[in-house]
Amino acid sequence: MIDVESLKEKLIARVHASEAPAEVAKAPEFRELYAQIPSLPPEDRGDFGKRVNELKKAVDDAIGQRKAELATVALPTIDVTAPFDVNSSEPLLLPASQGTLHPLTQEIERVSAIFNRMGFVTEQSREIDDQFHMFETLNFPKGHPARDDYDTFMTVETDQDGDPLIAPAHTSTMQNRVLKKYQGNLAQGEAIAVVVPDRTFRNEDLDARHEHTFYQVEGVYVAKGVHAGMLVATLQKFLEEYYGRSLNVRVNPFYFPFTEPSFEFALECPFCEDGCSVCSHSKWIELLGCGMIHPNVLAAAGIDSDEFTGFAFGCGIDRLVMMKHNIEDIRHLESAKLNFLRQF
Ligand code: FA5
Repeated sequence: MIDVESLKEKLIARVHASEAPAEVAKAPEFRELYAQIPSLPPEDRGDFGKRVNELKKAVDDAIGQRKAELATVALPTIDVTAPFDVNSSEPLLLPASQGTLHPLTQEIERVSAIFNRMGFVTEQSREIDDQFHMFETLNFPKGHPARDDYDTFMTVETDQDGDPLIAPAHTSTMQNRVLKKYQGNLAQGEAIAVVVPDRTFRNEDLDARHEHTFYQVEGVYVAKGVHAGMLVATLQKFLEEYYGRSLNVRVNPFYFPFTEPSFEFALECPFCEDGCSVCSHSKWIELLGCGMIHPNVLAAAGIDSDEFTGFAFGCGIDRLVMMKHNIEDIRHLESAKLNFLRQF
């Protein structure tokens, strides 16, 4: 026979010690008490039931008190951006000694430093932008079919034209801003020479070469007498510096509404000789789009295209890094897998 009074003391003590006091209301001892009722003489059952109800009430009251007590306990604050070890079974902070810059961050710094040595200044992009900078300033008027090539994520919030704000699908959204910001250079006889390495987003079918979130570096160069030969020479010099060797590059004519003429640069696939799944059996991996800045884009920034010409390019940084380190699948880069990241 369980003694109701001593059980009350035991359960209340359990409530006081518990971090999850409500669990005590489901204690197996309650079931055992109820199971005793059929074995009691009928005249004792009423009194026993009353004492069990009092016990339940006392435990519920204690649970209420304990919950109120726990609610006032000051918990240590957690920095949710801290580097947690996602590979451990419980939330553990990574030892600071093992933290390093992400390979993409390291490479963005390298890319930026090379362009800085070539006379370009570095600017930042933004992670939410408007359709005016994504399309209108880049010579894609409303309804232009090429808008569909840049399918990206949208917010519920809208801009002043009532269009949803967007996660930029390319760093070209910054062209108009940097052209306006550095326009004064032209009046002083200097070039506008800017790179913008930053994060970009696309609603994409993911595969070894395509991520929904990736990085690009935009380049913009405007001065008097700039021609396509300068564009090709600048990109070749950059690629030689970055890879430390000369590479087989393929330059094809292409179409972008914001450059005329437009080109696409591809690098020879480093993963195969005869075609593989990374290069979709083409033996080339598309690295960047580029071209001579369209007169309408210069005009949208208030630059006279009869006097000045310029080139622009947008290079996929993840692909640049894949080919530098022989990473056969772009998705490793954002996977947060420490075994992968620790190699760099
Ligand atoms: C553009 O984004 C143009 N804004 C480039 C440009 C800039 C042209 C300035 C002319 C003047 P495109 O969609 O081709 O172009 O992307 C450029 C590069 O970004 C690609 O060559 C590729 O290296 C990279 N890229 C594009 N989509 C993805 C993706 N889903 N995942 C990883 N890299 C991508």
